[in-house]
Amino acid sequence: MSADNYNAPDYYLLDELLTDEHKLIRDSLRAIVKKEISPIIEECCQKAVFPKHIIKILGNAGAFGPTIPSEYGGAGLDYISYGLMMQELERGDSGIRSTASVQGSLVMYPIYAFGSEEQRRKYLPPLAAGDKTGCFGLTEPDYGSDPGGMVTRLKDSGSHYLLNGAKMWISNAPFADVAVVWAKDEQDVIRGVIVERGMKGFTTPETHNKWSLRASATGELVFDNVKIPKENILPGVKGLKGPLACLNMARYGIAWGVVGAAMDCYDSALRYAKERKQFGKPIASFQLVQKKLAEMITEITKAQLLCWRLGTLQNEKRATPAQISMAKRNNVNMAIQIAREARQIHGAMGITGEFPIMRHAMNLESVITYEGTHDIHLLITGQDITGISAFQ
Ligand code: TGC
Ligand code: FAD
Repeated sequence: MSADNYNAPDYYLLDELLTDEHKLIRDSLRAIVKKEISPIIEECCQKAVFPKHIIKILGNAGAFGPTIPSEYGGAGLDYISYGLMMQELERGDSGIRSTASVQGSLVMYPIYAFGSEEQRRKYLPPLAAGDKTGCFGLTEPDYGSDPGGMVTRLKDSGSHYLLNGAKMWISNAPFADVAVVWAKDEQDVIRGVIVERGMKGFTTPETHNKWSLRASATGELVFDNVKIPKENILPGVKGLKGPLACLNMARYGIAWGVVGAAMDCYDSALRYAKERKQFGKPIASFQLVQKKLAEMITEITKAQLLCWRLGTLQNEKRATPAQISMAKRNNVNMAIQIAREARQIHGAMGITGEFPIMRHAMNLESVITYEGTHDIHLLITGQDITGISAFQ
């Protein structure tokens, strides 16, 4: 990839809405991305390798569980800080942001919110520091958008539980030390359990041949009569609302994250359009190219404002799951459209690894599907405004 000359767009002077601490956190993540991620990410994607050494760097930067209190190793920050961190990481690559989302929102959050005090003290500090890695098992081969139908089973065997079943499409599964897994008990109630690598009968085969999120490791979680100690169940929640509450946290981060990917595509397209000459003039001088760029910055600005307002509501504990769904859906769609338009502005160069565009575009094809598809989030909004579920 050519040099990282990123210049973050801020058309509506949104920096003025941020505190000095927000800006410090944002700038420090921006510098980490420039130094540690931009120089290697293209090769990682080409080779389909997740850069594992980044985990410790992200841990040191406070990117894992930024809103979790410091007594458990978190950074104790607010939700705007968390959002800005995800924005910067996804500016680097959606796969890197995915790792932070999974670790912080889908593994640390449920242990913090639903775990016992012993579980919090045992698992959260090493996860926050990046000394351990986690993954989140909800999706199954036959239950994606409809996780309530899951067939993974937890059976009470007296001194322990027995876990049987399989999860699919799990980010970080191939190397995670711990997995927060959702399964139905004998009363058909969904429960969360912490499964540790090394438990007999637990395997994590990697999923290959992805054209998207190539710098993120994806795999399965397979449970064959895995003995789960009783103390590994999350005592604080029962039912589908447990995993869905975790998804609220991660979807919030994605709403911010994808704005970073869009900002990177726009910035690259603007620079390229001013430098690239055709018909004796920079292509930025043609109306059709200006239309693309003008529409991009308009949509980015709207998405930035949506994030900022959602973050403010989240800080006040007033953001609803449906508001989070709207932001996730709108912003991912916005980012994918911008990546496609930016690809066109770069002409043939846009399909190469010299620019980040095609990588972002391909990554966003996963982001628009995971954590609830584009259409599922539309139906969540529909249900919220009509009071009628159209899921089935
Ligand atoms: P439904 O009957 O509507 O709800 C069941 C219970 O859950 C409650 N609830 C929520 N609670 C918290 N947050 C939310 N967002 C909630 N939505 C619903 C609800 O109140 C009810 O509670 P209770 O007390 O009455 O039992 O459930 P449903 O079966 O009709 O499903 C609703 C639907 C379709 C919206 C939901 O299942 C859904 O969101 N499906 C999408 C699945 C999904 O997003 N999967 C993501 C897997 S993880 C992932 O993709 C990680 S990628 C990570 C990365 O790499 O970044
Ligand atoms: P399906 O549910 O089969 O949907 C297929 C299509 O049908 C979609 O277009 C969908 O919108 C549509 N559809 C489904 N139901 C309806 C309906 N009622 N009305 C209208 N349309 C409908 N999961 C985890 O648990 N943990 C992870 O870490 C994780 N990481 C992932 C990483 C990657 C790279 C990917 C691609 C996925 C990951 N997932 C993870 C899984 C992800 O959450 C699911 O792929 C997603 O929820 C959709 O499920 P599905 O792929 O089975 O699609």
